[in-house]
This record gives sequence, structure tokens and C-alpha cells, in this order.
Amino acid sequence: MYALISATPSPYARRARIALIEKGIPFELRTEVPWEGSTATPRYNPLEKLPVLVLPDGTGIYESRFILEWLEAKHPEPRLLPDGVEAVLEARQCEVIADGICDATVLLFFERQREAPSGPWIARQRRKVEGGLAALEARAGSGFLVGERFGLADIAVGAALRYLDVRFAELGWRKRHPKLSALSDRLEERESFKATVPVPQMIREAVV
Ligand SMILES: N[C@@H](CCC(=O)N[C@@H](CS)C(=O)NCC(=O)O)C(=O)O
Repeated sequence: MYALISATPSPYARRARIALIEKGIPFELRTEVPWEGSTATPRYNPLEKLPVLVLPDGTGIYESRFILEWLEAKHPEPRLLPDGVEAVLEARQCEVIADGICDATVLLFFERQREAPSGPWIARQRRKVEGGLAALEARAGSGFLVGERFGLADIAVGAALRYLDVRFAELGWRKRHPKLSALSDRLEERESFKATVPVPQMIREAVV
């Protein structure tokens, strides 16, 4: 059986969990805090980040987008990529934007914990979050993000949006991006999303 090294608030880990659930693949969930000395993550990922999909032979598959690509290649059904080259490329672009929003939010989260947070750095990351949200709002409609089926773009964007609610509630993004807000609400109704609702973790060791 596969194992997934995961953290409860992580939007990256949530993507892998959702894809595994949607594809009906059984896995053991190993919840960790990647910042703590006791973490097993570096044993499976030289880049020391989770999520890591651990194969039965102990091989680690890491980086959330690559894990989803790996799962799509090895477990193609149900297909999470849309049909047609243009739609696939559009879904991949949505994943990139979702990643960028999450990366900037992580940077903000830790910058704000520093003794003397940098105003210009915070402003820069906030612009990225807002810019990414605006780019996604322009793409959102009343159905799935790309094509007629639920897929990778919905997973990436859905996880990023809910992560903002957890880490950055004061951003108030929902009022400014009503179509994305409605998309997030629709996605959170899915069983795979309900089973993976993000919750903050206690980080006991200093990170920055
Ligand atoms: N681009 C990576 C980002 C993963 C990531 O940043 N994971 C965080 C937890 S949410 C982590 O493990 N951080 C530890 C570190 O950066 O050293 C992915 O998509 O998997």
C-alpha cells in the first residue's frame, strides 16, 4: 500500500490526498510537521518538503504537482486531466497559478513571524496572491474550472483557496472574487474535499 506523508494545513499535501481519494487508491496517511526534528520527510525527499508519496518499496515520490502527474500516469482512471491539448495546457496553467498563490502565502506566513517583518516583502507577496486570484477569477465560470469534468485544476485551485481561508482570513478574498468563492464552496461539497478539510498545526520548533 502507498503511504502519504502529509501535514493537516498543507494545500500541497491536500492536493495529493484529494487525487488519491478521487482515484479510489487506498493509502496510509502519515501526518507530520515538516519543520520539526522528528520528521521522516528528509528520508524520502532530499528537498525536505512534504507531501511525499511513499511507495511499498520505500521510494519517495515528491513535489505535489509531480505526485499528481505520477498518479495520473500510473492510475489513469478516473482521468483528472481534461480532454484536448488546449484544455490540458489550461489546466496546467491553473496549477501554476495555484502553486504561486500557495508559495506566496507560505512566505507571508513566515515573514509575519519574524521579529522585524519586511513591509516591502510582505507587500510583494500580497500582490502575488491578489494577482493570482484575479487571474483565476477571470477563468472561473459556473462549472468546473476547465472543461466539463472535475480535474487537476479544480484540485489545485480548490486547495489553494481554502488554504487562504486558514492562513490569511483577514485578506477577505471572497468578496473581491465572487466566482472563485462560489467555485470553492462547490468544491468543498465533494467527498474528497470534505475528508481533507485543512486545519492548522501546532509548530513547536522555531522555523524562522
Ligand atoms: N512545491 C512543493 C511545496 C511543498 C511545501 O512547501 N511543503 C511544506 C509544507 S506545506 C514543507 O514541507 N515545507 C518544509 C520546507 O520548506 O522545508 C510541493 O508542491 O510539493
